[in-house]
Amino acid sequence: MNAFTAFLAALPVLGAPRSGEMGLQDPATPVMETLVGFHTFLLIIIALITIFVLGLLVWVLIRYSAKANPTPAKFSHNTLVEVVWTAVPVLILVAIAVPSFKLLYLQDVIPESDITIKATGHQWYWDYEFPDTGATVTQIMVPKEEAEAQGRIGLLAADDPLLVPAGATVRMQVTATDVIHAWTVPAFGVKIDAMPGRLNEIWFRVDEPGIYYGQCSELCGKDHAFMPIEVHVVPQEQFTAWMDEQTGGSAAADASGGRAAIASLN
Ligand SMILES: [Cu+2]
Repeated sequence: MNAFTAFLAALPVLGAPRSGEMGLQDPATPVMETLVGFHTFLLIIIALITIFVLGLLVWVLIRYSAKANPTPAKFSHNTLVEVVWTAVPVLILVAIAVPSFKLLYLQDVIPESDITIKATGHQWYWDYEFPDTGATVTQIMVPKEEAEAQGRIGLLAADDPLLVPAGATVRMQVTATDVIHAWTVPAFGVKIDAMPGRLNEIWFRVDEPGIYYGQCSELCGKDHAFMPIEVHVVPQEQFTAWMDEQTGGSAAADASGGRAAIASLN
């Protein structure tokens, strides 16, 4: 194991499913933080409505059963009740719509980006291109047993890491060559279709260096389950060194050279 792979192996796994986990993965980006907040907000609204309706049902069952109420009333309308049960759901929907649209714009409008990466889905693997430098990465799944023998997560570990600088705003362009795939990393709050002949765009910014996993999330054929996404978020210096190595030092002004630079950082 050289200094470079040793450095990558030392990265903490921050974006991966945990056994027994109930909720969403821990958020790594501003978008996912907002998504988690929105999810909690909806959960509270849903819980309150469910409890309220259940309470009404129980009340009606007891108070208006034939036994408790032998002579039924004959009226059929109550204006106040009808106005309330129309207006309150409208207000609830508006209260949901406002943060929902805000979130939609947060995801959709890409802020000024520091780096662009193009992901292309294939049957059945991903490849990546950095249009600014010409560097490419092809990620093919490491067989489950082999990954687990290395202490990595089976079915999520990919053979070649995709490095992304920490704190950088990444413009992710997503497309496919054959069928529809979807580029998804749960901790980033990113899920976007990869369509042949079309370039979709999404963004993320991760501040915490670590390893984040995702998977293709569009049924794309027999090996759909075996095209993982493995993103290594690393400090800017490591990223520059790695990029230098990919491009033979042409990418960065500081051409101190790949692995040696990383070795000196550790
Ligand atoms: Cu796919």
